[in-house]
Amino acid sequence: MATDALIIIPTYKEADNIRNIITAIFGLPKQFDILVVDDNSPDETAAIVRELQTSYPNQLFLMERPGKMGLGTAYIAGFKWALQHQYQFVFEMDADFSHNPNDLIPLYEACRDNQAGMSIGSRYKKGVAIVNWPLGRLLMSYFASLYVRLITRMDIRDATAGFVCLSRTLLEKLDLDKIRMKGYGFQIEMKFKTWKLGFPIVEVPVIFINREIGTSKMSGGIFSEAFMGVIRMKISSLRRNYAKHISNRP
Ligand SMILES: Nc1nc2c(ncn2[C@@H]2O[C@H](COP(=O)(O)OP(=O)(O)OP(=O)(O)O)[C@@H](O)[C@H]2O)c(=O)[nH]1
Ligand SMILES: [Mg+2]
Repeated sequence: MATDALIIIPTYKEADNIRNIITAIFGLPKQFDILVVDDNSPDETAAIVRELQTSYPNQLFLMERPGKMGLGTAYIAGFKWALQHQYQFVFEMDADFSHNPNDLIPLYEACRDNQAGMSIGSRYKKGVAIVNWPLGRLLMSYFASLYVRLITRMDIRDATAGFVCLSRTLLEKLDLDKIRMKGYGFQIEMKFKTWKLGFPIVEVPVIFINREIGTSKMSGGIFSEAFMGVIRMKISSLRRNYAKHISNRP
Protein backbone atom coordinates (compact mmCIF):
# COMPACT_ATOMS: atom_id res chain seq x y z
CA MET A 1 0.00 0.00 0.00
CA ALA A 2 1.74 3.14 -1.23
CA THR A 3 -1.25 5.44 -0.92
CA ASP A 4 -3.86 6.33 1.69
CA ALA A 5 -6.83 5.97 -0.68
CA LEU A 6 -8.63 2.99 -2.19
CA ILE A 7 -11.36 3.02 -4.83
CA ILE A 8 -13.80 0.11 -4.64
CA ILE A 9 -15.50 -0.68 -7.94
CA PRO A 10 -18.19 -3.37 -7.81
CA THR A 11 -18.72 -4.97 -11.19
CA TYR A 12 -21.29 -7.13 -12.85
CA LYS A 13 -20.92 -7.44 -16.62
CA GLU A 14 -18.64 -4.45 -17.12
CA ALA A 15 -16.19 -5.99 -19.61
CA ASP A 16 -16.60 -3.02 -21.95
CA ASN A 17 -15.89 -0.44 -19.26
CA ILE A 18 -13.51 -1.89 -16.72
CA ARG A 19 -10.25 -1.41 -18.59
CA ASN A 20 -10.96 2.23 -19.39
CA ILE A 21 -12.11 3.16 -15.92
CA ILE A 22 -9.05 1.56 -14.33
CA THR A 23 -6.59 3.28 -16.65
CA ALA A 24 -8.40 6.62 -16.21
CA ILE A 25 -8.02 6.38 -12.43
CA PHE A 26 -4.37 5.37 -12.63
CA GLY A 27 -3.77 8.37 -14.93
CA LEU A 28 -4.80 10.88 -12.24
CA PRO A 29 -2.21 13.13 -10.58
CA LYS A 30 -2.98 11.61 -7.17
CA GLN A 31 -2.30 7.93 -6.62
CA PHE A 32 -5.31 5.78 -5.83
CA ASP A 33 -5.35 2.02 -5.42
CA ILE A 34 -8.29 0.09 -6.85
CA LEU A 35 -10.19 -2.95 -5.59
CA VAL A 36 -12.60 -4.48 -8.10
CA VAL A 37 -15.28 -6.68 -6.53
CA ASP A 38 -16.63 -8.87 -9.31
CA ASP A 39 -19.58 -11.22 -8.93
CA ASN A 40 -18.54 -13.84 -11.46
CA SER A 41 -19.60 -11.72 -14.44
CA PRO A 42 -20.38 -14.00 -17.38
CA ASP A 43 -18.65 -11.56 -19.74
CA GLU A 44 -15.29 -12.26 -18.05
CA THR A 45 -14.86 -8.82 -16.51
CA ALA A 46 -12.55 -10.40 -13.93
CA ALA A 47 -10.23 -11.84 -16.59
CA ILE A 48 -9.59 -8.32 -17.89
CA VAL A 49 -8.75 -7.15 -14.37
CA ARG A 50 -6.39 -10.09 -13.88
CA GLU A 51 -4.61 -9.22 -17.10
CA LEU A 52 -4.25 -5.56 -16.03
CA GLN A 53 -2.85 -6.65 -12.68
CA THR A 54 0.36 -7.61 -14.43
CA SER A 55 0.83 -3.92 -15.36
CA TYR A 56 -0.22 -2.61 -11.92
CA PRO A 57 0.82 -5.36 -9.50
CA ASN A 58 0.77 -3.32 -6.28
CA GLN A 59 -2.07 -0.98 -7.10
CA LEU A 60 -4.85 -3.08 -8.57
CA PHE A 61 -6.64 -5.72 -6.53
CA LEU A 62 -9.44 -8.13 -7.37
CA MET A 63 -11.98 -9.84 -5.16
CA GLU A 64 -14.00 -12.51 -6.91
CA ARG A 65 -17.31 -13.72 -5.53
CA PRO A 66 -19.15 -16.77 -6.81
CA GLY A 67 -22.31 -15.05 -8.08
CA LYS A 68 -24.36 -11.86 -8.24
CA MET A 69 -25.01 -10.89 -4.65
CA GLY A 70 -25.84 -7.20 -4.96
CA LEU A 71 -24.00 -3.95 -4.77
CA GLY A 72 -24.39 -3.46 -1.03
CA THR A 73 -22.74 -6.73 -0.03
CA ALA A 74 -19.95 -6.12 -2.57
CA TYR A 75 -19.17 -2.83 -0.85
CA ILE A 76 -19.31 -4.33 2.64
CA ALA A 77 -16.80 -6.98 1.58
CA GLY A 78 -14.66 -4.24 0.04
CA PHE A 79 -14.82 -2.06 3.17
CA LYS A 80 -13.60 -4.93 5.33
CA TRP A 81 -10.74 -5.56 2.94
CA ALA A 82 -9.84 -1.85 3.00
CA LEU A 83 -9.77 -1.82 6.81
CA GLN A 84 -7.45 -4.82 6.86
CA HIS A 85 -5.15 -3.01 4.44
CA GLN A 86 -4.82 0.25 6.38
CA TYR A 87 -6.38 2.69 3.92
CA GLN A 88 -7.51 6.03 5.36
CA PHE A 89 -10.00 6.95 2.64
CA VAL A 90 -12.23 4.50 0.81
CA PHE A 91 -14.34 5.33 -2.23
CA GLU A 92 -17.46 3.87 -3.79
CA MET A 93 -17.54 4.26 -7.55
CA ASP A 94 -19.39 2.70 -10.51
CA ALA A 95 -17.54 1.12 -13.41
CA ASP A 96 -19.70 2.69 -16.11
CA PHE A 97 -18.27 6.25 -16.26
CA SER A 98 -21.37 7.80 -14.73
CA HIS A 99 -18.89 8.98 -12.10
CA ASN A 100 -16.14 11.14 -13.55
CA PRO A 101 -12.70 9.98 -12.34
CA ASN A 102 -11.57 13.62 -12.22
CA ASP A 103 -14.00 14.19 -9.35
CA LEU A 104 -12.10 11.74 -7.14
CA ILE A 105 -9.58 14.37 -6.10
CA PRO A 106 -12.09 17.02 -4.93
CA LEU A 107 -14.01 14.27 -3.11
CA TYR A 108 -10.84 13.10 -1.41
CA GLU A 109 -9.89 16.64 -0.40
CA ALA A 110 -13.37 17.43 0.89
CA CYS A 111 -13.34 14.36 3.12
CA ARG A 112 -9.80 14.93 4.38
CA ASP A 113 -9.91 18.70 4.87
CA ASN A 114 -13.25 18.76 6.68
CA GLN A 115 -12.49 15.75 8.88
CA ALA A 116 -15.71 14.39 7.44
CA GLY A 117 -16.99 10.86 7.86
CA MET A 118 -18.18 11.01 4.28
CA SER A 119 -18.00 13.25 1.24
CA ILE A 120 -20.68 12.78 -1.39
CA GLY A 121 -20.41 13.35 -5.12
CA SER A 122 -23.75 15.10 -5.27
CA ARG A 123 -25.98 15.44 -8.33
CA TYR A 124 -28.37 17.80 -6.54
CA LYS A 125 -26.05 20.18 -4.76
CA LYS A 126 -26.22 22.73 -7.57
CA GLY A 127 -29.58 22.28 -9.29
CA VAL A 128 -29.84 18.95 -11.09
CA ALA A 129 -26.58 17.75 -12.66
CA ILE A 130 -27.57 14.63 -14.58
CA VAL A 131 -26.90 14.12 -18.27
CA ASN A 132 -28.93 11.77 -20.50
CA TRP A 133 -31.33 10.19 -18.06
CA PRO A 134 -34.88 9.69 -19.26
CA LEU A 135 -37.21 12.13 -17.49
CA GLY A 136 -38.93 9.34 -15.55
CA ARG A 137 -35.74 8.09 -14.02
CA LEU A 138 -34.59 11.58 -13.17
CA LEU A 139 -37.85 12.39 -11.45
CA MET A 140 -37.76 9.14 -9.52
CA SER A 141 -34.24 9.79 -8.28
CA TYR A 142 -35.00 13.39 -7.36
CA PHE A 143 -38.16 12.48 -5.48
CA ALA A 144 -36.39 9.59 -3.78
CA SER A 145 -33.94 12.08 -2.29
CA LEU A 146 -36.80 14.35 -1.29
CA TYR A 147 -38.63 11.42 0.30
CA VAL A 148 -35.55 10.46 2.29
CA ARG A 149 -35.13 14.02 3.51
CA LEU A 150 -38.77 14.21 4.51
CA ILE A 151 -38.80 10.94 6.46
CA THR A 152 -35.33 11.11 8.01
CA ARG A 153 -34.92 14.90 8.38
CA MET A 154 -31.32 14.49 7.32
CA ASP A 155 -30.13 17.49 5.31
CA ILE A 156 -28.56 15.74 2.34
CA ARG A 157 -29.53 16.68 -1.22
CA ASP A 158 -28.38 13.47 -2.90
CA ALA A 159 -29.31 10.68 -0.52
CA THR A 160 -28.97 7.85 -3.05
CA ALA A 161 -25.60 8.92 -4.48
CA GLY A 162 -23.23 6.04 -5.16
CA PHE A 163 -20.11 8.15 -5.60
CA VAL A 164 -18.71 8.75 -2.13
CA CYS A 165 -15.55 8.89 -0.08
CA LEU A 166 -15.63 7.35 3.40
CA SER A 167 -13.09 7.93 6.13
CA ARG A 168 -11.42 5.08 7.92
CA THR A 169 -12.68 6.45 11.26
CA LEU A 170 -16.24 6.07 10.03
CA LEU A 171 -15.70 2.54 8.71
CA GLU A 172 -14.11 1.50 11.98
CA LYS A 173 -16.97 2.87 14.00
CA LEU A 174 -19.88 1.66 11.87
CA ASP A 175 -21.05 -1.91 12.46
CA LEU A 176 -20.84 -3.13 8.86
CA ASP A 177 -22.61 -6.37 9.70
CA LYS A 178 -25.76 -4.42 10.58
CA ILE A 179 -26.12 -2.72 7.17
CA ARG A 180 -29.28 -4.34 5.83
CA MET A 181 -30.13 -2.90 2.46
CA LYS A 182 -28.52 -4.00 -0.77
CA GLY A 183 -29.54 -1.74 -3.65
CA TYR A 184 -30.14 2.02 -3.62
CA GLY A 185 -31.29 1.54 -0.06
CA PHE A 186 -27.75 0.62 0.84
CA GLN A 187 -26.61 4.10 -0.15
CA ILE A 188 -29.31 5.73 1.92
CA GLU A 189 -28.59 3.53 4.95
CA MET A 190 -24.86 4.36 4.84
CA LYS A 191 -25.60 8.08 4.84
CA PHE A 192 -28.26 7.87 7.52
CA LYS A 193 -26.03 5.91 9.89
CA THR A 194 -23.04 8.18 9.24
CA TRP A 195 -25.24 11.11 10.18
CA LYS A 196 -26.67 9.36 13.25
CA LEU A 197 -23.17 8.58 14.48
CA GLY A 198 -22.48 12.31 14.38
CA PHE A 199 -19.89 12.40 11.58
CA PRO A 200 -19.78 15.52 9.38
CA ILE A 201 -20.97 14.90 5.81
CA VAL A 202 -19.90 17.14 2.93
CA GLU A 203 -21.57 17.30 -0.48
CA VAL A 204 -19.39 18.10 -3.47
CA PRO A 205 -21.26 18.99 -6.68
CA VAL A 206 -20.56 16.58 -9.56
CA ILE A 207 -22.08 15.96 -12.96
CA PHE A 208 -23.48 12.45 -13.41
CA ILE A 209 -23.59 11.02 -16.92
CA ASN A 210 -25.84 8.11 -17.83
CA ARG A 211 -24.01 4.95 -18.82
CA GLU A 212 -23.21 4.78 -22.53
CA ILE A 213 -21.86 1.22 -22.61
CA GLY A 214 -23.00 -2.00 -20.92
CA THR A 215 -26.25 -2.99 -19.27
CA SER A 216 -28.24 -1.52 -16.39
CA LYS A 217 -29.09 -3.46 -13.25
CA MET A 218 -31.86 -1.22 -11.95
CA SER A 219 -34.94 -3.19 -10.85
CA GLY A 220 -38.28 -2.80 -9.09
CA GLY A 221 -37.12 -4.92 -6.17
CA ILE A 222 -34.33 -2.46 -5.43
CA PHE A 223 -36.86 0.37 -5.42
CA SER A 224 -39.28 -1.24 -2.98
CA GLU A 225 -36.48 -2.32 -0.65
CA ALA A 226 -35.41 1.32 -0.41
CA PHE A 227 -38.94 2.67 -0.06
CA MET A 228 -39.87 0.46 2.90
CA GLY A 229 -36.33 0.39 4.24
CA VAL A 230 -36.24 4.15 4.83
CA ILE A 231 -39.34 3.97 7.00
CA ARG A 232 -38.06 0.93 8.89
CA MET A 233 -34.73 2.65 9.46
CA LYS A 234 -36.40 5.82 10.69
CA ILE A 235 -38.54 3.87 13.16
CA SER A 236 -35.64 1.88 14.56
CA SER A 237 -33.65 5.10 14.95
CA LEU A 238 -36.24 6.31 17.45
CA ARG A 239 -35.17 3.68 19.95
CA ARG A 240 -32.87 4.66 22.77
CA ASN A 241 -29.20 3.80 22.21
CA TYR A 242 -29.60 3.72 18.42
CA ALA A 243 -26.08 5.12 17.90
CA LYS A 244 -24.73 2.40 20.14
CA HIS A 245 -26.76 -0.20 18.29
CA ILE A 246 -25.33 0.72 14.87
CA SER A 247 -21.72 1.10 15.99
CA ASN A 248 -19.27 -1.58 16.92
CA ARG A 249 -17.35 0.60 19.34
CA PRO A 250 -19.81 1.67 22.00
N1 LIG B 1 -20.25 -6.94 -7.67
C1 LIG B 1 -21.44 -6.46 -8.06
N2 LIG B 1 -21.51 -5.32 -8.75
C2 LIG B 1 -22.73 -4.87 -9.13
C3 LIG B 1 -23.93 -5.56 -8.83
N3 LIG B 1 -24.97 -4.84 -9.35
C4 LIG B 1 -24.44 -3.76 -9.94
N4 LIG B 1 -23.09 -3.76 -9.82
C5 LIG B 1 -22.12 -2.75 -10.27
O1 LIG B 1 -22.41 -1.58 -9.54
C6 LIG B 1 -22.22 -0.41 -10.34
C7 LIG B 1 -23.54 0.36 -10.44
O2 LIG B 1 -24.49 -0.43 -11.13
P1 LIG B 1 -25.29 0.11 -12.40
O3 LIG B 1 -25.80 -1.05 -13.18
O4 LIG B 1 -24.47 1.10 -13.14
O5 LIG B 1 -26.51 0.77 -11.71
P2 LIG B 1 -27.12 2.16 -12.06
O6 LIG B 1 -26.04 3.17 -12.21
O7 LIG B 1 -28.19 2.39 -11.09
O8 LIG B 1 -27.83 1.86 -13.44
P3 LIG B 1 -27.32 2.11 -14.94
O9 LIG B 1 -26.14 3.01 -14.92
O10 LIG B 1 -28.49 2.65 -15.64
O11 LIG B 1 -26.95 0.77 -15.44
C8 LIG B 1 -21.69 -0.90 -11.67
O12 LIG B 1 -20.29 -0.86 -11.66
C9 LIG B 1 -22.21 -2.34 -11.73
O13 LIG B 1 -21.43 -3.17 -12.54
C10 LIG B 1 -23.82 -6.79 -8.11
O14 LIG B 1 -24.79 -7.48 -7.80
N5 LIG B 1 -22.55 -7.19 -7.75
MG1 LIG C 1 -24.62 3.14 -13.59
